[in-house]
Amino acid sequence: MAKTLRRHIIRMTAKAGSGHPGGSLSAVEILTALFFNHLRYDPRNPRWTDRDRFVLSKGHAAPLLYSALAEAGYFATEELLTLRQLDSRLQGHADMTATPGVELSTGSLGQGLSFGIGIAIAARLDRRDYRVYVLVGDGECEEGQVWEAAMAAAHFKVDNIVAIIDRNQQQIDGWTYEIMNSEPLDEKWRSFGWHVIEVNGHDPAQILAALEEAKTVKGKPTAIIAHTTKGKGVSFMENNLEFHGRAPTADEAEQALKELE
Ligand SMILES: Cc1ncc(C[n+]2csc(CCOP(=O)(O)OP(=O)(O)O)c2C)c(N)n1
Repeated sequence: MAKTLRRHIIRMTAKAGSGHPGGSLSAVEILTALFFNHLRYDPRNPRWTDRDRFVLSKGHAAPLLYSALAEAGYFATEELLTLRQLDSRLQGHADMTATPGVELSTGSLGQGLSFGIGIAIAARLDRRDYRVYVLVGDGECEEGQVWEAAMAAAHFKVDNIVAIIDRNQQQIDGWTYEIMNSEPLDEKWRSFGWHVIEVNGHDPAQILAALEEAKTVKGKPTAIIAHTTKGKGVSFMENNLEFHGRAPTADEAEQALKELE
């Protein structure tokens, strides 16, 4: 499934001629683990009250989210090739009013965790047992709102939320430690009152084990720091900042798809 999602990401962005392949490819195994081995949902009933919620806070990774939603059955995989076209439901940044399975319109970084905490607290008030998963970028962690959310989740003892941090160490135009050093990131989350688990973000077994561990943590939220590589899976995209926000050309896409065979 991870390979399938990677191929979708390459094809979609190449066809659109724009988009964000790097940060989509880095979180492929995270979404594969969530959507195909962990989350509770029903694609025929996207607004099912008891569904687990997945919030893509790093909204520019929309090609990845759309690929997972299509493979999960929310819409046909053929629709993926309409990415970023006028009148398509699959805009460059996801639109919760247009696309089934999208919990929150994101793209303006920093907001997803706050929203996630809101719906996690709502579950508690409504006595429902759904869980909330928020994918946050490590560059996104340079936004102040992320830390207000982190503080609030611990304060309100929100234990049905998991923040997964895509720790690919790059953001839009540089390494995170050069742009705004957030080290030691694990200690920061811990000091904000979170249970912290570190995993290899390309190892589905480690991700799934961490998601299960998070279910057992009571009275505090869990952060899974997933160590990843931006552009993972395509040799010339790995750790290549150019592909943060540039689509592969037709030739590059062909080469990428060959590598992903
Ligand atoms: C509030 C806000 N500021 C700036 C941007 C522009 N921007 C888009 S992606 C990005 C870098 C994000 O880095 P990270 O969260 O690490 O994402 P990844 O490297 O995993 O793609 C920036 C600064 C934005 N989308 N929103």
